[in-house]
Amino acid sequence: MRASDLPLQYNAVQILEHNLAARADQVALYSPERELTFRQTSDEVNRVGNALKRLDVHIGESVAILNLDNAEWAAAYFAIMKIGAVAVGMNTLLKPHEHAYILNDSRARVLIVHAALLPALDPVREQLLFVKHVIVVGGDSSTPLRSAQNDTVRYEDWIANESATLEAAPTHRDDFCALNYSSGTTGEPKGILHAHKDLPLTAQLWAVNVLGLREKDRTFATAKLFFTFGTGGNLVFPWYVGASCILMAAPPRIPANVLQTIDRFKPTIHFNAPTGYAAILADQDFLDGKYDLSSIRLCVSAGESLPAPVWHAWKEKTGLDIIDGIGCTEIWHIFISNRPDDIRPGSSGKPVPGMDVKIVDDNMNPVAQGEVGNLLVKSETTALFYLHQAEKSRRTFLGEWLLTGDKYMMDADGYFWHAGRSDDMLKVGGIFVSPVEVESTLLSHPAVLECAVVGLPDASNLIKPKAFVVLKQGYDASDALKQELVVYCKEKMAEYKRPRWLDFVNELPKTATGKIQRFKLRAQ
Ligand code: 3UK
Repeated sequence: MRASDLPLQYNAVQILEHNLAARADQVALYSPERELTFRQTSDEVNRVGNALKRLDVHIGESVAILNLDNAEWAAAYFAIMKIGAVAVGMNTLLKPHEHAYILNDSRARVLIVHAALLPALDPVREQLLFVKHVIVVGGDSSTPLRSAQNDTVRYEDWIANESATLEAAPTHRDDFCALNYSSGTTGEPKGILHAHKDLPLTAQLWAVNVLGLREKDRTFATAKLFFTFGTGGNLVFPWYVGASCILMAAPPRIPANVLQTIDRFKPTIHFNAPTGYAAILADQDFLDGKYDLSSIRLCVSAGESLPAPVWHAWKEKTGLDIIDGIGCTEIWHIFISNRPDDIRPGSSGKPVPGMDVKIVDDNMNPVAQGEVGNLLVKSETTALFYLHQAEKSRRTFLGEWLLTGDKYMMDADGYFWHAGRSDDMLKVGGIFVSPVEVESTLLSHPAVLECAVVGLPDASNLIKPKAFVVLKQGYDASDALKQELVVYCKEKMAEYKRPRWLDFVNELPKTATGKIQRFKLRAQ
């Protein structure tokens, strides 16, 4: 399938609606809170779309979603796309100043937010330049909203009297429909816009052609819907084939949440990150056989590379294969992948047919087979630029090719092996962490004179941040201070960015010009 196979006028709501009559009464979505059929979902999408139009949301405008994974997230996403607006899936784990940045950068006028996340916006309320209408999902209707304002309305009330009929906006297949933010080494997160065509294309090229997703499937992903790994795997792809998805609002870093959800809702396909598989493998209740995982037929891993020992341990304990594939927000989803009948544990597999990859040296010349180089990817689903970041865009989007920032090696059999990144970015639990950000946070603490943060492997060979800290005179290298610094990091940054280990050192290894030699710290 190519983009040109889609009509010029194409709206991604087709994914939900193209076969609606046939599957109207099938379940589209399971969650602890609500269960919806395709018909009910489509009706709710239309109500939300009409409510957005009542707020004068026009074609091309951004609408932000800061919501836990639930039915309202899914309905809002498709409603926003259906009226031709752009859905901004916001990372719920970020801090208030980052939420403010994203809301301002995307210029969202309407924000659909979960009641539990609303207090996190209080400290930055004054900084929001464009948000006018706040739609609140969840919460107890008897308690007044913490940040009640004239323009704040409950989701249920907002859509209650809206019609369940709505015509899709006549969008072009190349019109933008979704905006996600991805963090870089330094500076603000980068807004990545995707077009309507990118959703059906990734669904067909990877989920159907490679993974073999089918109508009878039921997906469950620990990757949240604000992350395109989750939006694809747990919403767009299942609905594209008429399968159902299972949404979980609870944090996936607690294995019991994940295992209970699997046990209760019986997915056939499970998406997780390597860290998630390793955490389940270390869970005593899981090892004791307390949970029933027998509904699952296949697992998927992405976000960071899946070490072969984790693959084998999972296979041994569950009998299940894990399909490791590398994707990125710039391409929307997976572009190199193992496949159900062709798995090489530890590798990322082979390029997804319909996309193209090459490995080049620093002068853009292809490297010999077996050598490590920079990975470039060509896909019709690649974004065109980073919003408001012209320079970074020019260095990353090289014509038809995307510079991924990953180092790769292709073996003699054509399998691709991840060999780290060419920038300092870490993938922690599948999510980008910038060591520079962790360092600046530590440096803002009064006890810290200097510091360096590097990624080091944990017991499962998965990368986690480690901090090396030089204290100012007058501070003692105590365990209490160590604790204090980690707690400080958790308060100032999204919790997953905190250092998992912290060492006090007398000095940091540096070059003659004073640059910190991270490789020396990594080798320790
Ligand atoms: C790294 C991997 C080795 C790699 C993503 C699937 O992770 C996703 O998107 P991001 O933009 O990060 C992209 C970067 O993450 N990475 C991802 N998967 C793997 N490294 N093996 C893997 N299997 O550095 C890549 O450049 O956050 C993953 C689908 C959609 C996604 N957005």
